[in-house]
Amino acid sequence: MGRKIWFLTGNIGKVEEAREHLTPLGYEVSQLIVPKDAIIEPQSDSITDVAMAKIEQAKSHLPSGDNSKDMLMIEDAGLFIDSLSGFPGVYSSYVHQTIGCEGIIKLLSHLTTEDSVRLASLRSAEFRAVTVLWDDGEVYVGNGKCPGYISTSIVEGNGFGYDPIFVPYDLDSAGDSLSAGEYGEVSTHGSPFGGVEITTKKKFSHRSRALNDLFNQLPSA
Ligand code: ITT
Repeated sequence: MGRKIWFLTGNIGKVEEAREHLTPLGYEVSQLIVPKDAIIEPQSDSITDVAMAKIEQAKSHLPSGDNSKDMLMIEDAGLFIDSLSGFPGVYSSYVHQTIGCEGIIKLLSHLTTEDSVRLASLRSAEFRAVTVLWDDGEVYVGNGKCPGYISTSIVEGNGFGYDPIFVPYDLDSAGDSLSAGEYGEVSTHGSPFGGVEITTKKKFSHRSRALNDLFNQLPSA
């Protein structure tokens, strides 16, 4: 078994995706659950600031002593919708719990057209993730983005959070995201993340990109 990473999150979907990414790299990912009020999220318009504040507090919750070789990881993510000036952004979690995917679809209902290319640009959005890893006193930060657009209806199926309404833009042969309406080698063919397998989402996602960015910085990588 590889090195253990404690992932402090209340979101099991994030844990599953991190496992999908990190198990092949030789890490064992376990969810670290702490009491609801144990970590205070600061009010900030930067997901990086939120992530850094969380890792500072999270250290004291790491299962102790004999596990000192374990790593600790947290991630802060958000959905940024261009036509709403970046909303819900740092409020993504609260907005998901309150108005949910249905509410977002309603907020964008005036942005509609028969032209699919224009639609993908009118309703453009981006997922962003900042992942922070604590390893024996060293702190590493990885950033990832996934551009795409908000669908006009909700797809039930896989994933979590805003997956039922977020369609990623296609990828070119190098795995980089293209722009609205551009056709690439890798595509969900207009399906939101909720309509594809986790292995497909991994190719596009902000989470995978943040993890790649982070784990490329580790000395052993
Ligand atoms: P933790 O803070 O406990 O890790 P959370 O679900 O509150 O879990 P975030 O604040 O980072 O996580 O996420 C903000 C919101 O964005 C939340 O509603 C997530 O479900 C959603 N989100 C993040 N990544 C997503 C993804 O890959 N697909 C769909 N929704 C996502």
